[in-house]
Amino acid sequence: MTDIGHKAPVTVVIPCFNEQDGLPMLLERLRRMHQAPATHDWHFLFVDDGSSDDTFRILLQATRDESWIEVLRHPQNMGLGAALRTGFAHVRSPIVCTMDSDCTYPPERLPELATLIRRGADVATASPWHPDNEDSEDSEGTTLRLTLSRSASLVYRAMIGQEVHTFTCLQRAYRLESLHALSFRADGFSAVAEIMLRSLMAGHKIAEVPMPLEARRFGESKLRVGDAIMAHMGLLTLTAATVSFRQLIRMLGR
Ligand SMILES: Nc1nc2c(ncn2[C@@H]2O[C@H](COP(=O)(O)OP(=O)(O)OP(=O)(O)O)[C@@H](O)[C@H]2O)c(=O)[nH]1
Ligand SMILES: [Mg+2]
Repeated sequence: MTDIGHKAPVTVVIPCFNEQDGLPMLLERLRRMHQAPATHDWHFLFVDDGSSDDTFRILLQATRDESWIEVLRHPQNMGLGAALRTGFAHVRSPIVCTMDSDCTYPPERLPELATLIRRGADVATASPWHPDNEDSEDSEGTTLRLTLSRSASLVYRAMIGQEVHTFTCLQRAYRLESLHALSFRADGFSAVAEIMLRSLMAGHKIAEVPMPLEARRFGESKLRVGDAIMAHMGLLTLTAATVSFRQLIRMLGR
């Protein structure tokens, strides 16, 4: 495992789809983070996924004003997982973070996750479903999405048999060399759970930081609950097959 220095650069990949309303606040918070005398040297890589609003125009202007912001663009919407793949392929720093562009987890808490990677973790995730967490913010219309996220995490945890409480949270940090050793197939939201499952099956070291989920203040959710349930079902089937196959190999090897 390569040692990562104290002032190592960190790239934060931020997938965005029609998020024009929240971007001014997000950019201001990232600016403050970049200017603060922190432990890391922060760069922000936005992936605009074929937004039809002003998202790309606002981001492009931001890249002209600030050298530490970059933007990539899909000409049409390809999904959250596809946007992450595009972003990850461009990262060169030893630590890569991901976050929601709607700030439902505070970007100011990314340094805690990046520090855990420097201390030896392969993946560090914010964890709203950790037992030490305070309650996550439940606002109108989010109950179904929160229930889905919590239930999916419970089922994945039971299936994989490891002490990870949250599989569905985008607010994460990764060791780049560990992330690049994995590949994931999902194009949509379930990519976030797939990356965690593949990391666990690869024996990667996972760290969790209890962190409450806040309510979205701008724009609207892009998650379609029906599509997400179908994607999680597919991923559960794949995981169950992999786990059973491994148990079979172990039994045959005895
Ligand atoms: N690149 C890309 N990003 C997406 C897509 N869909 C959602 N996102 C981003 O992924 C993050 C999470 O999406 P949200 O719509 O907030 O979903 P959620 O967090 O489950 O729902 P909320 O309760 O509204 O926060 C946000 O930063 C979105 O802009 C997509 O198709 N492509
Ligand atoms: Mg959100």
